[in-house]
Amino acid sequence: MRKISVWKRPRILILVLAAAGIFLTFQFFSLKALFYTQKRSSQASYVKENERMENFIEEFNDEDSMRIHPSEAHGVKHLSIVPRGVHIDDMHLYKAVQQGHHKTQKMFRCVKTENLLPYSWLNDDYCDCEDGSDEPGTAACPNGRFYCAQQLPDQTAVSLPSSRVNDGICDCCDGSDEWAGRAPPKSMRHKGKNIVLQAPCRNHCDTIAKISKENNQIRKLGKRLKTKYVQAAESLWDKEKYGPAGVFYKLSKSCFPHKALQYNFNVCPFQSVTQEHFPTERWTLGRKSSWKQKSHGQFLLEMSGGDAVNCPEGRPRQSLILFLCGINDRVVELREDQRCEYVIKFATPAAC
Ligand code: MAN
Repeated sequence: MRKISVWKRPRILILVLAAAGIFLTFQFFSLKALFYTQKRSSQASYVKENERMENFIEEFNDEDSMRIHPSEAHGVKHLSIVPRGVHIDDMHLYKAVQQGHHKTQKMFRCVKTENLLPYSWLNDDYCDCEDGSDEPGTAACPNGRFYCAQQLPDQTAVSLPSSRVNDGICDCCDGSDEWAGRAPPKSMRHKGKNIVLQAPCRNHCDTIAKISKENNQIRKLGKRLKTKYVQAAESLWDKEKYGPAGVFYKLSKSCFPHKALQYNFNVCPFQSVTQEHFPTERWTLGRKSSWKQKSHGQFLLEMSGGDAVNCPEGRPRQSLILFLCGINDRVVELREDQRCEYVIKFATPAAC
């Protein structure tokens, strides 16, 4: 049988090319439509939020009926209605701009770049403003900033890079940064205690406010007690060896026992730190003191030159004493973070 080649039949060739052309055009337009629906559908879950926002904005623009209610609950300020992720002091930047023939169209003006966009695009999980200001409440803009809904009193604004919104880690004490309530991916989940809080978050602002109130009281009382520590060093000629005005000198006259794991430690600031597991082990964890830091409210004393036996590369044991403000002198915590390196948290009025 004779073979029919399309190349020898131009009409067939034209038909094939035309069909291919129609197919490709069709594909192009359906892809474009798909892209658009995806952007909009990813916004669908935000529509409700934006409706709520629009109602709010309507009232917000009428200054007299502003619906922000800073209520005090256990000393914690709670702001009931502000756009997600916006700090109360920035609310004026989120006022809708009226546009259109009858001024019916509500627009948002990007904070720095000043571009106008429909108000409903605010917090719709799509970054429209180059300055990131249209997505304060989502992780859509890489350069945005998220402000926690609840701001603790006496504290500067608590905020975080908006890329951390809905990442599964509770950064805000009220959990407002994890509003989707999604736990982090399995591989990143932690078990046990003493670790970051994971979504779904609970509100622990009250506890934090209480702790910070207690800390303030401790600091106040500690500062009063501190005068005794300064007096104790008055006649010293080498005061600076013991911190500002020799305030830590008093501690150099005492030792502070502490039990951790199987060991009995004895912390004698500026003199020595020892570790004992009776009757087999007795080691010195540092005997020569030098300040690593003694300013800006941070006091870190290094005790070096301890015993080197059984330590990696024969390095001598050493201890770091971190002095914290407290109302009496005591070892709060003693850890061996790395083999033969010890960190001691020590509370004292001298550090207040
Ligand atoms: C002793 C103690 C420990 C230390 C080991 C290092 O057992 O000082 O704290 O980790 O020696 O081998």
